Amino acid sequence: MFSAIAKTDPVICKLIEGEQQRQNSSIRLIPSENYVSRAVMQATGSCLTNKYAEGYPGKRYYEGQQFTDQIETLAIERAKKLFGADGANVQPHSGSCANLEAYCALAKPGDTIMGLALPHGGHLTHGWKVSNTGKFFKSVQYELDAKTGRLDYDKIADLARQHKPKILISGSSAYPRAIDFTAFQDIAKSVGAYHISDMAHIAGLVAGKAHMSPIPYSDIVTTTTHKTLRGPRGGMILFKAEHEAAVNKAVFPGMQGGPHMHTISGLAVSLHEALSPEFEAYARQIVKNAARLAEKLMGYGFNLVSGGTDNHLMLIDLRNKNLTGKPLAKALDRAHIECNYNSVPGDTAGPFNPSGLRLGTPAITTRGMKEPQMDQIAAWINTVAENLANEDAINKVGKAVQDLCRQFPLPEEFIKNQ
Ligand code: DSN
Repeated sequence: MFSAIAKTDPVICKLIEGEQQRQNSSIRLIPSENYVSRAVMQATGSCLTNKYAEGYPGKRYYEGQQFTDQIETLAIERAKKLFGADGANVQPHSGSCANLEAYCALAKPGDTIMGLALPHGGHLTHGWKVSNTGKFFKSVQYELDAKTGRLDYDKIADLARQHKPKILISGSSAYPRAIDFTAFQDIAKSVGAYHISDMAHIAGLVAGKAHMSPIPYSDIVTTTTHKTLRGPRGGMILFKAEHEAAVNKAVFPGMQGGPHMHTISGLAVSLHEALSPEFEAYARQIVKNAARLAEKLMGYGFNLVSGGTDNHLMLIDLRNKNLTGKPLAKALDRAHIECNYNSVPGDTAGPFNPSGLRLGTPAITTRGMKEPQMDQIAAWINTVAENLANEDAINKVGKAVQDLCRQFPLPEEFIKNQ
């Protein structure tokens, strides 16, 4: 499958083949991971990796842009069409870059930004103290309501009135509930702040109309491209027309040099895929699968933060089971079920062995799994949680998981010749 790599570098070739095999034979429940199509994989691995294209279409600093200009313009136009945005910048190398670039477009170092705290489901780049976003800017963090595990818009409004941020950030990395972007827009307006929304986790749900879109209610929307959206690994910024010059300057030359044209071509292909009617069915099924998995897990006595999910992910609070996230995530990994340990609101355990487990359904939905498979997966998670010290039980689950994976290989257009 990887004949050129096998010839040049058999060591790396074996490792890539090992990873391919691992991905085929495990259930991927990490909510930020997915599988790209063969078409996206080919574009990402194309000759475009050889080309520098600093600048923007029609205004570059290197010649030879006959094809790259067209590719980047198509990616921009498709992103605008898919999300109904005035403008798009498809050059950010990642979601973290996109966030810092968006803040730099609308604020100066030292200005106040306000986002959801990391242990409450926010992202590092929403102003958490160890991130540069928490160092370059004065960062104020809002938290979830301790009782409901949900965003409390009145409290967020109070905090905004108190601190008068330049930027109010909505969006999250581990929040299982629908986000009301109109409420964030109202709060931002009431204190004269810009509203930046990070829709990285839900971009595919927004594209597939399975979650409210933040675009009409935000000055700028950032996203990664590889989660529910199912594109290559990268970032993207969507903006209102008035912010075009500021965003483009903040990306290049503000923070980045040459854009990764191979990634941008893969993004263009994935946006084309996301514009198809099948993508809406995929997005709806992600949400149905998550709801079913959540319901079954609660049936086994697992506590879910906020009592369930409205989107693609859920967060198990393991404290009632006398378990912590790391040993359970490791045992599940031995049983070929991939997920990640995560802090939960009010967690007193440290981030390296927190009290929660984060699960999501995008990747298994791409694989074609539906509600009956969710029932089975919930039962396996429960068996592993009850048998952490019993390797035989864990191996038995692992064998059954591999059988299920054989019944649900990635669809043909996702695997052949990747
Ligand atoms: N690392 C991503 C996630 O897993 O949610 C966020 O950037």
